[in-house]
Amino acid sequence: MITRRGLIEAAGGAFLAGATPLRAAARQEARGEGLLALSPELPAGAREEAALETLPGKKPLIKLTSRPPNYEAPFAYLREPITPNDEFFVRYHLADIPRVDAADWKLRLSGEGLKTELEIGLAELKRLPAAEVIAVCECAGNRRGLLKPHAPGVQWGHGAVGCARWKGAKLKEVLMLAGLKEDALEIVFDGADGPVLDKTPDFQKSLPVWKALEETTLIAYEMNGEPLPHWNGFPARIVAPGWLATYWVKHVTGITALNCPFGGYWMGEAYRIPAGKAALAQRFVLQERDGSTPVTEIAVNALITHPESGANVQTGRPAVITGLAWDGGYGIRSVEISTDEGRTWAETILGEDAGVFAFRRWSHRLAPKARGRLPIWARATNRIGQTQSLGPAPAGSGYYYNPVQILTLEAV
Ligand SMILES: Nc1nc2c(c(=O)[nH]1)N[C@H]1C(S)=C(S)[C@@H](COP(=O)(O)O)O[C@H]1N2
Ligand SMILES: [Mo]
Repeated sequence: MITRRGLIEAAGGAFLAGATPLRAAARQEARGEGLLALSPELPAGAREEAALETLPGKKPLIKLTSRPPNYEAPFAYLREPITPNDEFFVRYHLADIPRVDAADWKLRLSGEGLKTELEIGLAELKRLPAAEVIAVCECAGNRRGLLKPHAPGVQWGHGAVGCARWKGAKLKEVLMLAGLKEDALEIVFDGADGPVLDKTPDFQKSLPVWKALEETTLIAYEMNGEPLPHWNGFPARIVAPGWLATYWVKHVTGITALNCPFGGYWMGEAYRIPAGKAALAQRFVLQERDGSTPVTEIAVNALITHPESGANVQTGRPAVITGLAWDGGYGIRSVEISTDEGRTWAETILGEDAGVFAFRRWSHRLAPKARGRLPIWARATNRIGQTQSLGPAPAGSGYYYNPVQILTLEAV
């Protein structure tokens, strides 16, 4: 039997290895021959193709693909613990994205796991008791574009992530309206978007019933106090705090309760990793098979958001380094900084705690002693001991890539 503790210990083992290869990688980086790109920059090729573009209602975002729309937040937007709606990244798998009219929107509940079929509108959804959660929404492929050699998929840099205050009805309450049966196993979500040609399967995702029933799992209709922007799922989306954004279905119009595992393409084929490759404490056991498992929780991570890579700092004067850290909902225990390639680490000061699912700010003062290149490494650890290293080794599609970020400053 696999116990939770066993999993967590396995996680620790996988995550704690790796200071030595990281140091070697950093030296290669410094010589410009890095196997791993650990800076905020995308590899030259991908960056050249990428362009800033302004979608209606958004600030300029980095366009990675336009059909379907995949737009990443520039690094500079990731400086505050709440990401403004117009700076939030946009990710779609399918290019047919209808503009949904709030007055016409209907959410249909069906499936053998429910006692009755039901259809509710936005006004009814808003009449249910409202719940709020501040939570990070992160694409499983975030940072994939920093990998060398390349992994196939959208070449994201650091910006397929954001954190917002989500407000909506608890998914649990909506399921109770239709009466959830005891033998229901998975809840499937379908959004209003679809494929342009019939080649790509419709985007549908499922959650295990236990995750669907969590108090923080929402059908959200507000983001940072405003209706959801079109590009982020208007009028309503699933918010599954702690789990990767692939489960956060936008423009949700259909919810189906099943008493068997859902067999759709986006669960059975995509967003999967070889079992044991990433140190997941939360598993989606119903969807595990043939040595492969779906991605689940968000990996622990830290970003250095200030100063910018390459910035000058004064020798002998205190410089303030700040950033953000987050994880899959256990909470950040510490963020540490190293200025000697991982030999010694100093604890940073954590900022306000806005809940276990939120971005946590951190800051650190240091006084550079000598002139020259000053590498800064940042490493977050969560309350169950998951931390960053070179791994977990990106599994196939570049999922779960959360290496320690290295930023190089110039002490003058
Ligand atoms: N309807 C719909 N919902 C979706 C997707 C999609 O393609 N269609 N992509 C998912 C994935 S993989 C991600 S990373 C998030 C991105 O959320 P955002 O566009 O609001 O940043 O939406 C999720 N929800
Ligand atoms: Mo994603």
